[in-house]
Amino acid sequence: MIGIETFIKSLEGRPVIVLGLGLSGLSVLRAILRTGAQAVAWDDNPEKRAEAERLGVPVRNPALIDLSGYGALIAGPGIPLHGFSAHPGISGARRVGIQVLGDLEILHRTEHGRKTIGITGTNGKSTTTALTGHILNACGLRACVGGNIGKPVLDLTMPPKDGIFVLEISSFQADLCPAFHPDIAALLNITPDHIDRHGNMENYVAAKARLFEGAGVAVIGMDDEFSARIFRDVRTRGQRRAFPVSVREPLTEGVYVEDGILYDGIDAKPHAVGSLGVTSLQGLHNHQNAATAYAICRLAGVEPISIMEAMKTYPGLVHRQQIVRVINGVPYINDSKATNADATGKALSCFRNIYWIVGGRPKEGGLNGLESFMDRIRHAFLIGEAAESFADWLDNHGVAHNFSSTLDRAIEEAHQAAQDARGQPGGAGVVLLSPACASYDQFKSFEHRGEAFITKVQNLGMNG
Ligand code: UMA
Ligand code: ADP
Repeated sequence: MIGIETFIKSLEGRPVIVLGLGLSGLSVLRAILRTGAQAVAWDDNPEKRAEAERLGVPVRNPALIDLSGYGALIAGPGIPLHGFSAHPGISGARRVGIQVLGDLEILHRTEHGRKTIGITGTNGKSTTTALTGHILNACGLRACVGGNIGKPVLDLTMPPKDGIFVLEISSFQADLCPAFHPDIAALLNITPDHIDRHGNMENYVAAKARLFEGAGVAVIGMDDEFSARIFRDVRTRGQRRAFPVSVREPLTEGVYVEDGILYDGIDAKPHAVGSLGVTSLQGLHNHQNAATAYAICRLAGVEPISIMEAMKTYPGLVHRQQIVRVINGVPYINDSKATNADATGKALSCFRNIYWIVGGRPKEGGLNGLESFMDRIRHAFLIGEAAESFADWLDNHGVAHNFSSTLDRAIEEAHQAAQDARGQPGGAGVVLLSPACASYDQFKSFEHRGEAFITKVQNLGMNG
């Protein structure tokens, strides 16, 4: 647990209001209570408000009270901040000029003195964060991993004085961090996502770019134009040393991957340091994650050979192209974390003869960008709110599909079809859940959707 006395002291006795009592908000509330300071709380969900009351915290709607005497409004990352959809509590705080912050900013303002690594990007954040934590710990640097990866930062154990915070940072969290800039800030990639939340692409890019202000080191993927622009801006400002990363083309500096071989040009002319043939890091997208983690760890002071050794023992994460079971040679793969088309594209690029379970709450752009993978799809099984619009898109691209509606039914239908097709030309197929959608129409979270997939697949019979 992180002690936040220094932050509370900076508020000079003014109380805090916490808005959004999910994982992050509740951990903030608990941290405030540990200091003995006053807080009030609000969530639009009455069940969550009841949780605050059980902690002894008064419930007040920030949209209906005078906020001028408050020291700060702490928002959960999911609370809308921008434009017309801004939460009325946020608008209220802005009207009276009180600061709106998130838990990462509180961590920063505790003046903990530990090194911080912040990893952001549209896709690959959790993999890169977990991999970086794994390598650093395997190499004896005591790293503590948290943030968007599912562990609120104030619930982390404080690392030793020479330890390191390795933090996954979403664009939502970056929006709530006016002063926090990680010592080593890494950006993997940027493709359109969360536009509903940020209002437009510019705001989304700006939220990520903010983390690269201030002094320190930057590791930035060069394989999309938005990220490359941030790299150029960081170089021009000159406050941070910036190191480029690419899996598309050889570079004259930084880190790049070519034909599965990682090249290190961090402090000398680029030279090969080893192969990325790690089972848990397959596919070009994972090479991007591995190259970024490599660069971060090098800049944190780890030797190249130790990094490459540690990578070999990285176990991988659940819900990301996780092989749940193989039935009669057909793998059943849980990629529930693929919540946008770009992430799904990475999974589709790794397989052929795919029985594809897709859908949920669609993102802007739907399946656009996946056209070139459609010859890999044997059949699609549509679930959730996206079913109608995705069916039209698949019709336009000549992909056969069923309206399965629920995940359970989609798994049964995909299982039947994949097992019936065994022995046909093209080799064994795969059953792949890679939804390209948010989960909230039918599930509580992508984890909940992935768990439902795992349970159902584990209960399938062996005989198709
Ligand atoms: N709420 C309101 N009013 C609103 C919106 C939400 O009251 O208008 C309330 C909900 O009723 C709910 C609470 O806010 O009780 C949910 O809070 P939250 O959405 O801020 O989420 P947390 O449970 O606190 O989890 C957050 C991150 N969630 C989001 O950013 C949406 C988690 O990332 C993160 O792991 C956790 O903090 C710990 O740091 C999840 C995520 O989906 C994995 N992130 C997005 C992504 O990766 O794409 C950004
Ligand atoms: P995030 O935390 O950013 O959502 P994850 O590491 O959890 O990223 O991976 C989510 C999904 O995105 C995976 O299931 C995979 O299909 C895809 N993915 C992983 N790394 C990348 C990457 N570097 N570029 C694009 N897609 C990726």
